[in-house]
Order: sequence, then structure tokens, then C-alpha cells
Amino acid sequence: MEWGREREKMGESKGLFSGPSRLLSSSPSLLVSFSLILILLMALAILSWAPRGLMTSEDVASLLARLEPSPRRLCFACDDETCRSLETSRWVATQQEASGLFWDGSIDLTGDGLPERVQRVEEQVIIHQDGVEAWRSPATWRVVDLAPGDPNDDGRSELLLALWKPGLDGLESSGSGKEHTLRSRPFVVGYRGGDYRTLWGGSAVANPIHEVELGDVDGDGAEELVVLDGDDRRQRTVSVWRWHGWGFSLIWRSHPGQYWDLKLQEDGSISVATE
Ligand SMILES: [Ca+2]
Ligand SMILES: [Ca+2]
Ligand SMILES: [Ca+2]
Repeated sequence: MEWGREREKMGESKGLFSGPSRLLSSSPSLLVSFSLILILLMALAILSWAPRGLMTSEDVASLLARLEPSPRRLCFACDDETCRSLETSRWVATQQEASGLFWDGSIDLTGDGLPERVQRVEEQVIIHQDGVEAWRSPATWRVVDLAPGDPNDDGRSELLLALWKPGLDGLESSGSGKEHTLRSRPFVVGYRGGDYRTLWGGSAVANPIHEVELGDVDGDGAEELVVLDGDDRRQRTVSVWRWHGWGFSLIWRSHPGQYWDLKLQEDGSISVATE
């Protein structure tokens, strides 16, 4: 009975032994002694390799991933008048996708049904047509992001560029120094009349544009321009703009936050990483 109690104690404390001790309680005494020795030998063997074998490197990585706070993402769903924030969801490491910044893609810019390859190499955009470079953004442009799509709602595809470039706008006079200052602007580049060219050049914006996306966020069939902008890194905003014929008008702007990595989901909702 003493052995039995000891075994019960061991079973309670180690857990591993609970199965064998239940079996032993109904066995003859000789078999009990033999089994107990066998169990003790097994326990010693387990303890001798347990520190190395209990956790694989994958287990450790998985545990660390759960312990380390991963960046959250905010999601916004829009109708034709405004956008609303959806429930905050955790960014799960296994669901990581490519960055919201554009680096490489294909879209038919010429309208012949064959896609052109578009690349952003550092801060320049290069369009390849039939494997040959057909256009490259001017060296004076610093392109920080671009979105392929139909920003001007004319049924043709173009590129919406977020870029920094010098130059005066509208009634600005030379001599102010502004003509040499890099300022953030949205531009639309497309293919018309046999050439790639700037179809629309937006004025300099007060809050620098960091990321852009094009997509139908309200389900009306026309693409909206979604912008991540802000001078202060901790006070960026997400905004939605609609083409009105000669430019974009603001539909909605989020509260400021420490946002980055702007993406559009397949269902048209807007997703952005946040602290
Ligand atoms: Ca084409
Ligand atoms: Ca278009
Ligand atoms: Ca739309």
C-alpha cells in the first residue's frame, strides 16, 4: 500500500506516470515491483533527454511569436459617403503577405489586351513592353509608391504615382525657391497617342503622400484613390478620394495615427498597420 501511495503521489506530480500507476494497482506484487523498476528506468531515460528534446526550434519560434506583440491592423469599410472602422484584428505571422508598397506588377496600359510589366526600382518607375523598356520616370522624380488601376474612371488603365519633384504650381512665382524644392504630389501616367506621358499632374500637397492604392472601396464599380499621408510619422491619416473630372475630391479621412503598410482587401475594405 505504501508503494501504491507513492505511485499515486508520483502520478499526481509528474502526470506522465498516471497511466501506468492505474494499471499497476490491479497487478500481482512481483509484477508490480518489476514494473516499477521499469518505470523508474524509463523516467530516468526521459529526464536525461528532456531538456534537449522537449522543444524544437520551431516550437521556440512559435512560442516567441506568441509572446512578442505583433503589429495590429486597422480595417475600414466604406460606402459612397464615408468609411467606418471595423473590429481591430491581430496581424498573424502566418498570414503575412507582400508589403503594401508597389515594386513589381503587370497591367495593360496600352489597351491592346496584353499586359505591360511595371517595376519600381528604388525611386524610379520602369515600364516594359514586349520585354523592352518603353518608359522610365524622369530622374528628377522620386517615386515612393504607385498604384495601377483606373484612377480617372475612363475605362483605361494608368499608374497613379506618389512622387516628390521640384517645380512651381499654378500661380506660384519663380524666385520663391519653391521651383527647386522637392514636394510631394500625386501624378497619373498613362499611354495615349502612342506614348507614355503624364495625363494628370497634381499640385504639391501639404501632407506628404507615403502610400497609395486604387480600388473600388464602396462597390459602385468606380475605383477610389486611397492615400496614406502625413508630415509627422506618428500623425498619419488614411483618406479616400474620388475622381471628379479634373482632379480628386476628398470623401473621408481617418483620425491620425502611427500608420504604415496600406493595403486594399479583396472585399474592398482598407487595411493599415498601426502601433
Ligand atoms: Ca498592353
Ligand atoms: Ca483611366
Ligand atoms: Ca467606388
